Amino acid sequence: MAEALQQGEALPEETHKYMANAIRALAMDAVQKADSGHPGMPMGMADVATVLFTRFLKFHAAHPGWPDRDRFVLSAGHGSMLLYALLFLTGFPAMTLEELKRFRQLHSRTPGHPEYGHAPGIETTTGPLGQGLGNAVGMALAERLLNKRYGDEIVDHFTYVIAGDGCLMEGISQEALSLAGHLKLGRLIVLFDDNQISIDGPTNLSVSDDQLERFRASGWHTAKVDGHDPEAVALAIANARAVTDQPSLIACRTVIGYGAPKKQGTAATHGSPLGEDEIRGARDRLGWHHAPFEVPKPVLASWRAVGARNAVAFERWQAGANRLEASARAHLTDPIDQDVRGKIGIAVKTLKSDFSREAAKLATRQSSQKVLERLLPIIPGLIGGSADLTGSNGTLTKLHTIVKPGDFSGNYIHYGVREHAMAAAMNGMALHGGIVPYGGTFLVFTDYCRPSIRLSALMGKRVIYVMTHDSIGLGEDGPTHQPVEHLAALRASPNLNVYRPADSVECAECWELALRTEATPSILALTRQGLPLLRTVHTDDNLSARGAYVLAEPKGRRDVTLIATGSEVQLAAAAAKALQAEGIEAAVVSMPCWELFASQDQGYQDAVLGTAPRVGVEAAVDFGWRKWLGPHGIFIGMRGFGASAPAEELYKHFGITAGAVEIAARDLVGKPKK
Ligand SMILES: Cc1ncc(C[n+]2csc(CCOP(=O)(O)OP(=O)(O)O)c2C)c(N)n1
Repeated sequence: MAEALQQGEALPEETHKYMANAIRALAMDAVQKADSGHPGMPMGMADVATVLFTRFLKFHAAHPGWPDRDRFVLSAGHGSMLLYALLFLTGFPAMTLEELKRFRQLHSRTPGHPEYGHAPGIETTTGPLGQGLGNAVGMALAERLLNKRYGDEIVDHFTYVIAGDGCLMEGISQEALSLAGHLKLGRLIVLFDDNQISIDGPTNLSVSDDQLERFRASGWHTAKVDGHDPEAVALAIANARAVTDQPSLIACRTVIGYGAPKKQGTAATHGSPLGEDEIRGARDRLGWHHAPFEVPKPVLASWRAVGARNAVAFERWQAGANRLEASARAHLTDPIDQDVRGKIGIAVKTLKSDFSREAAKLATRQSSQKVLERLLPIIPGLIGGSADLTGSNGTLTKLHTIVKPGDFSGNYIHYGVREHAMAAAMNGMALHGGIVPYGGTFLVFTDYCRPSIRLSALMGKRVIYVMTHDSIGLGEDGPTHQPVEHLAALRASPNLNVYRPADSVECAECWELALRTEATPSILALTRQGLPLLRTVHTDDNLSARGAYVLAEPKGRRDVTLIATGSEVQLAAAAAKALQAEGIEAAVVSMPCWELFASQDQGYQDAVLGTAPRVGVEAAVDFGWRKWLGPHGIFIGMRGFGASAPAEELYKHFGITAGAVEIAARDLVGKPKK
């Protein structure tokens, strides 16, 4: 068996065969034991993966967090056993044989689809097809951005992806590949499992695309190889690595379920255990005469040598990294360390005080832009962008410079009209480390990035979505552009903080929270229309940090509590004033972040919400509001879609006014207006 190989060096044919067959056997055995899973893809791509890992992939199994490792993304996440087998064989910590035997079981490190954080070496959560490809574009972009800042000695790696027919059929693939081609991400190499099979059967049931032509049309370098010919695969990868100004697609023609005597080449191997007979037949055919889960010592030793193949490169890198300033070294993985947090805190306080003093009427999208302008210089790795709505979203400041094809010195990305790829790429950048991504579009188009937002939340990554034009308040663009159900839908997601600031001060506070929250993504829902400043009295404290707070408390008793978010807090405040003139004492609660408020202790929640009857007001549907209003509270908001008209007229038309809040409050306290 082979000792550690040098970069690109070929394995003896027999050795390669054994090593690849180890993957195949582990995949068959684990799926069989779990009685569920996908053996076909790992068996088909075992040769390609073996070539990649043994000859090219820069990684060090003992140091899975090496910032300059090549990233390996299994976009076809259903083939998770390919990844788990590789992690076990190469000796990643935590990926034991026991874990392979517990494939798909509760609390294992080997869930049905690879989940980020479950074991070192799982670079991203995949399974929703195409997402991994989108993540990889972000990773490859992050690599170039950081390379430009740190130099070749510290950041110089590739991003490899295994994607199947399914990934390439998904719409997100088009957005992602188009963006990668445009930006000339030469360090991105996609290995396409071109097995012509998906679940329903042969892919010609549903697709006739010439994938190579499609990628070429977007500026990719492409190649087509026999995925079971290690030398051909190696040559194609070597060629792809040499192309520096284009991403590469290598279509690897493979046989799904390779080795299974009756089922190989058919959809039957895609997502079901092969069965004992077929597995026995495959063992014979592959010449793998070992018990289930048994990997002969020499084969394992060869694989373990691969896991340590880059030990010298790792040490060399470490020596270079040690020469960096401590803060630069820290920011390579986490741009918001203690020091930067402190700076953000100070900057936000100053900004809040300025906002309060100036008391200007600003749309929160404009306040957000001002916040960004203040924070950009103090947060290394803060990378902004928008999906072709830069001016509308206020995501660009005069301090930014633009990332251009092949020029990664900038810090702002024109993602184009590719919301989904933007979100997936932001996940990839956040996963890569060293980057805090934020990106904008209209709130209504969270629908176009929802699958990636969901994964930001599931993976617990700090991705900041700047979603402007957050209600009917956007006005004339009409109901197609007016989100009504989106806040509710986003709030339904676990581990996603949805912020809807009421004015400039809250906007600064929400930005601070979004940046400080490491393991939760954030949505900033911002207005198009100008809002008066409500927080006229400066507080150093971040009042939004507890999700909701009492903005105005009557001196004596509380007759009614008016709860609102974002642009509607001003309506609650105006209603409270009017009510007071009529002898009704109303408290105003601003609730910029439901999730943070829900996580407060009961005592705080009770103190804020009080025991008086409640009125809620938000220019959106009432879904979820019962939780805060109780059974008898009244909600003022939208009951259906919006309409096209000037914003002020729309608020009147839909009855979302201070007057409506006042009437509701009067009804609740038993003093209806005469
Ligand atoms: C977005 C999304 N839609 C549907 C699925 C369900 N699904 C999993 S694998 C698959 C077919 C994938 O075909 P291919 O990429 O060719 O994989 P192979 O059959 O070669 O393993 C489908 C439809 C999914 N995981 N994600």
